[in-house]
Amino acid sequence: MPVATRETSDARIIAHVDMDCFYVQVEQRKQPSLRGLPTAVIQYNSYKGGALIAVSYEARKYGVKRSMRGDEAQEVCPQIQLVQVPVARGKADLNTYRNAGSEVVSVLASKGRCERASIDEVYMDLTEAAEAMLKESSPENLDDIHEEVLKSHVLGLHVEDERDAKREVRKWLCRSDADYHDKLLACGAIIVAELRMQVLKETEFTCSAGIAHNKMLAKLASAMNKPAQQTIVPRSSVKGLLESFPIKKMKQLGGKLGSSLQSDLGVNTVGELLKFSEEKLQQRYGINTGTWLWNIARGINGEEVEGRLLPKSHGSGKTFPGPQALKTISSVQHWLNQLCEELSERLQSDLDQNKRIARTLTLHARTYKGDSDSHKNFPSKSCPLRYGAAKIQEDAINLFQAGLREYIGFHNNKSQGSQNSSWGITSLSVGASKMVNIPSGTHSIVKYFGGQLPPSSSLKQPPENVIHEAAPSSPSGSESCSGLNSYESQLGYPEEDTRVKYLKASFGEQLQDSSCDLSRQGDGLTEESPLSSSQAFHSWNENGTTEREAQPEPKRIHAIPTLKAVVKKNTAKEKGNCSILELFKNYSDQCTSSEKQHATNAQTGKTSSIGSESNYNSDSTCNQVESLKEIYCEAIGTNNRGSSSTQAVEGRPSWSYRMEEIDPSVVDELPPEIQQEFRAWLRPLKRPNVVKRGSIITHYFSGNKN
Ligand code: TTP
Repeated sequence: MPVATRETSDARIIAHVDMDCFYVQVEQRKQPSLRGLPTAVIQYNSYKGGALIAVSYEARKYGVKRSMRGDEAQEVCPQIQLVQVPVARGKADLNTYRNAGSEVVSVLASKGRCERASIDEVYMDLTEAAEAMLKESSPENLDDIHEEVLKSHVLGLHVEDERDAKREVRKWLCRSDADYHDKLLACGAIIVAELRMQVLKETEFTCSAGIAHNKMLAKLASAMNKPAQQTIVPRSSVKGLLESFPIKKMKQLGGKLGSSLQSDLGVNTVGELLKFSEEKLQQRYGINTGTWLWNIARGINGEEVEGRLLPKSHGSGKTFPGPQALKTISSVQHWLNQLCEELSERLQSDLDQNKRIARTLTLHARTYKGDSDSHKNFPSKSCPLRYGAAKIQEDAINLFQAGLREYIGFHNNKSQGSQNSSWGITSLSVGASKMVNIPSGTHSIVKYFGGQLPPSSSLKQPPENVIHEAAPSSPSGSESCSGLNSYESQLGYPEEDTRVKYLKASFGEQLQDSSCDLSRQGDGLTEESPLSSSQAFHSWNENGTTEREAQPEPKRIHAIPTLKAVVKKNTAKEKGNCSILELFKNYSDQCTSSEKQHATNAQTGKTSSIGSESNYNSDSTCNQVESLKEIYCEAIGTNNRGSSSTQAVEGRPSWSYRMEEIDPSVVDELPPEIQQEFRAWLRPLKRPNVVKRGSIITHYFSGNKN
């Protein structure tokens, strides 16, 4: 849904940079002999010469269009060079293009805040750079203005003879009577031209750009003069630009909303929206959308450039057109495995390079239904994301099964593993979203644990900024399962309330279902699993919370002792050879038997009846220490391979932990050099003013809490 954002009165300079026929340029850089030739990049699928996904400007002159297939393109342009996208795992591998896009972003980021909007588009906020330039020297004082700047298009600037265009542009840029906004725009145009030349020099790619005072106008402008050109939008030209601009071409108006404006209000251009009052638009489309429409009619858009250099999500997908549609669960599983492997590789490399993790896995599919003309879409499904290709594969197939049950109805779904005639999958994709930075400092903790950080991680600091690329549609609104796993519970909830609520809400289920581990479902249909029944699905809201919040606190009460004494004993023992792994190992050894018992109870959903308080205390103690360890091992994805204590973890039944139950005072007992980092990890997970240092959680849950 469009979001209305108020525009500040401050002058802003925003650029939208869009690469020209991007995939073609990438392929031409690989094979310079293709430069200057009509060229197109085709999809992996070879049907009728493969679908064109990028077309060079030379080929466009012959009438070659993206909507064509290779065979058709060859008919209109026999000399066209068709290059197939790189292939891996039987599908297009877009890594080369992604990396090429990153090269461009890193050049642009030298001048201002950048938001990577897609694989080949970037928004930039150049306000500060333009202000600085204006302060130093106003364009009217510049003797030498580069040709590239003079080739700019200035909307609204009347040029009678094209041969005079550069002279007219120079005049416009250097007007001493220009208002402050236009002077800043002139500076912005100079900066953008320099950046585009820099991009060409460093990457060999050309790009086009729009320069305006907001994102919406900058984006419209960048597409107006391509390739390798830039367009400036002075405030005075906004009305003229929008007056005749087709409504359906506006971002967010290509779909139902745009169609409704056309059919219900008779609005075909943005300018025609000016006839309607804000109230009228609000009455028709709601307060927010109404205001947003009123704003765009006037070129108002307060959206910030987000400062994000990395993808907002990762996705991997494949289409299976026509006769290639997938008709058996095993063929779906085969392809999901490929997609999930790719996704997992990309997630791992994102983690290694950028220290980010994704929290949500989403599956999308498109289908046809062979035995009816039902237009019901295959429902998208989401669940918390667990790292590791095998886990992602398991979760993805379970999500698929859940979607399929809903799509065709459970009782009709009896064709597992065999050919069926009632459905066919024409497209599959898996996406990982809700990316969060993992806290800094992990590196030294990992070293402390004896774990391995990937080599690149020590070279790069996590960037502050984190784009939407091949992005799956947002999980919000789509149904999801709320299988809380330890990873999800330990990481990445920036807002404590949300996370704590989520943990609380999920606790009851965890007791019954251990870690809500999807992998433990035999057939994806077990009673306790998040994918077990339609009731187990819950809609995500924007905060990632689920309907389960409404559930009462679990009745089971744990007596959690302070770990202080136990840890003291062990840290004393470890003195001089301090290793938390050793410490953990000791705990694992000490508590294996009671822990197993506890886990068994947890799995069967029994309340604790292990017996003596001391038994239970040591059990809880083990859990706390294990959970401290697991926080790190899971978060960094190392799983602490090779350490003996890990085996204890891996060998035991899957556990989930309530972070609230970790007594923060245990950290006091850790070596000083890692205390601070541990605290940084635990901080967002604590419940200040509720669980006091060293307090016994039995007391907290006993009903006597204040
Ligand atoms: P676009 O920016 O839409 O197009 P483009 O860069 O090829 O050409 P233009 O100069 O007109 O901007 O897309 C960027 C790349 O994304 C494009 O080179 C190929 C890829 N792409 C697809 O794979 N499928 C698609 O449907 C579209 C639109 C793009």
